[in-house]
Amino acid sequence: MIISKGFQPKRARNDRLPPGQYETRDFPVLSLGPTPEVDLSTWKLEVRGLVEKPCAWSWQEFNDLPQENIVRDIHCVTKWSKFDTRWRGVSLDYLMEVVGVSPEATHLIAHSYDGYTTNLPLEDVVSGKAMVALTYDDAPIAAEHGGPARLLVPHLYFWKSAKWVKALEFVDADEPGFWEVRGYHNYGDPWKEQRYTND
Ligand SMILES: Nc1nc2c(c(=O)[nH]1)N[C@H]1C(S)=C(S)[C@@H](COP(=O)(O)O)O[C@H]1N2
Ligand SMILES: [Mo]
Repeated sequence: MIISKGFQPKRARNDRLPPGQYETRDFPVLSLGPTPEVDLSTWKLEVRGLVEKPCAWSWQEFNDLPQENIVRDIHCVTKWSKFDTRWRGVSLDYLMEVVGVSPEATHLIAHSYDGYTTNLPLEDVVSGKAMVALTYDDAPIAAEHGGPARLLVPHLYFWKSAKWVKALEFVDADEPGFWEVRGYHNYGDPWKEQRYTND
């Protein structure tokens, strides 16, 4: 039997597709409301809650922090997945070190300029698993995709990646966010198809 080499990459791609997902080359936009206007001259990112040293950075200050590049697959609960998305930003590991997250902290709540919130266990934002992204594909993140800055937690469904992020709050109890209190799964692992509350 002759096996065309052309089939290899396709099979590899399917291994990267979580159950129930399809691949798209587009970049769909999903927001609960209109894109908020975020002025770079007043933009700031606060890191607060259970930390030794709460911090707030202006746009310029935040851009001067050490940044990393990552390439990751992303998975939306509406069933599209997009492979090899390229982002640059400041890792949560770095931010957590700067503010000194208290040992009692168990969760992170992201707050956004449109009033959106989402909750994450701390272990899901450490060890290179999350960043505050400032560029997508080497360009500033488009406003509809969360620019100037969005949280990126690519191993969970994409609703956990809060767009237009304005504050990261460390807390000692889980606090379900905007979609999590409206029927989405509290954790959102695409490989376990944790789409809705009881999945
Ligand atoms: N601030 C904010 N972040 C958000 C949302 C939102 O409405 N507001 N929507 C979430 C949802 S449900 C998804 S699927 C992704 C979509 O990101 P995209 O529009 O860049 O594809 O953003 C998430 N982050
Ligand atoms: Mo979504």
